[in-house]
Amino acid sequence: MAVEPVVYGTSTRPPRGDYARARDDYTCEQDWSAYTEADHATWRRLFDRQSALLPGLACDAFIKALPSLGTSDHIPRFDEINQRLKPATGWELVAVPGLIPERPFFELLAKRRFPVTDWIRQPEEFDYIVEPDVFHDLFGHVPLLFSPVFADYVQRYGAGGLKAHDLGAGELLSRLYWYTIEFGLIRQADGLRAYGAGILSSSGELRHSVTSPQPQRIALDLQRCMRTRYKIDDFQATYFVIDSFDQLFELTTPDFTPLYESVRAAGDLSADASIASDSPITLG
Ligand code: HBI
Ligand code: FE
Repeated sequence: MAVEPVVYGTSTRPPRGDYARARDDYTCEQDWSAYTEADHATWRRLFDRQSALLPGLACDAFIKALPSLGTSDHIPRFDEINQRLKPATGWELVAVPGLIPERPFFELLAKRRFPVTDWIRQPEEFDYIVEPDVFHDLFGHVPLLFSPVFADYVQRYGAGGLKAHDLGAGELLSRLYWYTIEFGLIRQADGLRAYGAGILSSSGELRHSVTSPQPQRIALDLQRCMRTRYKIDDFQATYFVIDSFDQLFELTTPDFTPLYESVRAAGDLSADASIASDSPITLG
């Protein structure tokens, strides 16, 4: 095979996806004709359930851009979405066989190429799947790539990731990805909403993250965020909240090299830690 598969966390299950199809940069063709009627039906059911949950829970920019994915009848062709996405923000979707290693992942993002897993979960995994599939990657991530400032943030994240990787700070920076691009909340004029793809593609966590009194929600602070470990197999205990995508973009303008040093000096925090300097956000 051209490239090695990747396993994150401590799972003993072999990685899904056929990495023999992948090129050296881990991209592959979306084999659209290989989807079965059952695969398309899974997409349709996931899409319909999730879109019905969005009002009052997903941020406005996400709801506005969702129709850009096209019909919910079948798994979209990435090329068709690209015809709309490229003119909108210069981003392009590329198919990948599943999770890919950090460095090629960051390289794609830095080039405004978003890796989308091309296979879909099995019916018995309808409610929950640990690793990203095409529903998580497309439904969760792609609508906000139509939002110019957010799209710029994701590219900047990729470029920063390449630097972080070389500085041995990949893990610290991946926490920023996790708590913004995957599990971020945003304060809109009409209340708290989700913009993170891990939330937006999950039926359970969407309501939990925005409305449950259980998790803590704190204003995004880069050092606080990068100190905080995260859960990959449960709802988050902590969500970080932004006020706008402009704020997120501006926060990540400076060079992170000194920040990594202060994060290391301050030490890790558990996923549910609370510290005196936190600015908690209470539910309206
Ligand atoms: N690969 N396909 C894919 N999708 C991801 O979200 C992803 C990845 N590889 C690495 C990775 N995420 C993480 O390192 C991020 O936390 C940065
Ligand atoms: Fe994701």
